[in-house]
Amino acid sequence: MNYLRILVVFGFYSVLGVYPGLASGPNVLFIVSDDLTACLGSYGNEVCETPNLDRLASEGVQFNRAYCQYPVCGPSRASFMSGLYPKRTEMLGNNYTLGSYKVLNPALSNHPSIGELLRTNGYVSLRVSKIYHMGVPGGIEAGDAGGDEPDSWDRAFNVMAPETASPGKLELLSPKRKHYGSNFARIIVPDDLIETQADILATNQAIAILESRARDGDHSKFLRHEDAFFLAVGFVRPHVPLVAPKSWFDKYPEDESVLPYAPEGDLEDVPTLAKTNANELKYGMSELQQKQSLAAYYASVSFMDEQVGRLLDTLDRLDLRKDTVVIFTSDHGYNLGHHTLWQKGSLFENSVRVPLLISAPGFESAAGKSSDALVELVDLYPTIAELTGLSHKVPSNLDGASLTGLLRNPSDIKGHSEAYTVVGNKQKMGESIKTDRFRYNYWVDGKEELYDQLKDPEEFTNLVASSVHVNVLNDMRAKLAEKNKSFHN
Ligand SMILES: [Ca+2]
Repeated sequence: MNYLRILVVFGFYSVLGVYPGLASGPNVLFIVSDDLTACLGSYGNEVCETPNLDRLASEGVQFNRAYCQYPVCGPSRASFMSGLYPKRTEMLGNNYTLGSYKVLNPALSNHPSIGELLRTNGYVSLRVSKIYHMGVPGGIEAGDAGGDEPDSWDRAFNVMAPETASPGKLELLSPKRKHYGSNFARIIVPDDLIETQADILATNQAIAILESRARDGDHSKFLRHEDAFFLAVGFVRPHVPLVAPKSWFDKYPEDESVLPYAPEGDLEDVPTLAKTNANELKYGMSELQQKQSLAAYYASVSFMDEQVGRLLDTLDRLDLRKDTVVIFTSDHGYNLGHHTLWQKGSLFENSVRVPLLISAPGFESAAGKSSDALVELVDLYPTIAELTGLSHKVPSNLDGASLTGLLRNPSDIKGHSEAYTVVGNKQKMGESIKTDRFRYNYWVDGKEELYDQLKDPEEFTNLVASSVHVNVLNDMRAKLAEKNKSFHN
């Protein structure tokens, strides 16, 4: 662990919130949405309706500047589950290897994920649907475990759901991109035929688990009934295909969709590797098709939000909420026409920033507050460990720091001095350092980007050639070099 990281960790722990303590630690409900950018109402989006997540935000702390470590499903998930940066897990692309990072990087074969840490320390650990990588829609249609890491769980439940075969008409919206999973496609499902959707099935299974775990007394000796649970629930929406009930599509008329502003020539100062997901190049969507994709994305978000509501209602009904930490996040963000880019895999703000909401018993004094601290998804591992009283059990090589101090004082405490994200592999790799004010991207072909997010929050002007920013640029280069040096410690 390098000096800078020690400082960061010390900064976090110095205002350590001592967990008030339930006898066996609190339960943890960990909800991960797929491909969800921070478009929630609680993050200021005035179009997309997310009443249930807004409610969770009002009951916990919202992190306004939380960043994924890799803006693609598999690597991001392996990173936050292991608590390690992607260059350490060595998962730098989607991978379906069962065993995940433990198999891909034999040096980590004994490195416990957060799920394994909990289940070997008095918790029952359970997975429903996609937590590590699963192919969407193919893996869900096959009911496949994908790139799961089985040591993380006492029990794991895949869902098997129709996805592209859902009731309704499968409409391809991106003429240049036909591969399901990376194209744009929608299905408007009649409301009375919605119940076979993956996220409804996952919610049903999770509710059944909560009911089982909430029962008084140990009638069956089943799965150490007296133990607290770590229940990880993965939702596949708003990942494509964009499948949602008609009633939600009706709320977002496609002709009223407003695409993000992109100035003429926006991509001219952007390196080639940074714009591979440009509409013109990859998707070929007409303006109407782009509006349809945006509306379908919002319908999918609202549909997913409904399932979060069902989980929260169940915690309330079973009187579990007071004993349960609820964490909601996404594996990465998403471009919805920003810079004329779509989907993930870019290092722009919308693709790397994620929603992050944490509500924990004992931290009610901060309910409804938000934090502007820079935080990373690798912080989840030490955060969950601390909230469950297991900080002393975590491996010494974790890359994150506990957010518990921020849960107690969301506005007073600094987070990391920088957030780090990597994307691509080998000849396509790009790395990003975000500080309080600037974002710096370095691509493997030597091309760079520098954005002053204070003056230019939309990242329209690449300042890499600006003579007045030479010192900033050199400082950011040094920060990235320092970060990479730390990977070899
Ligand atoms: Ca994803």
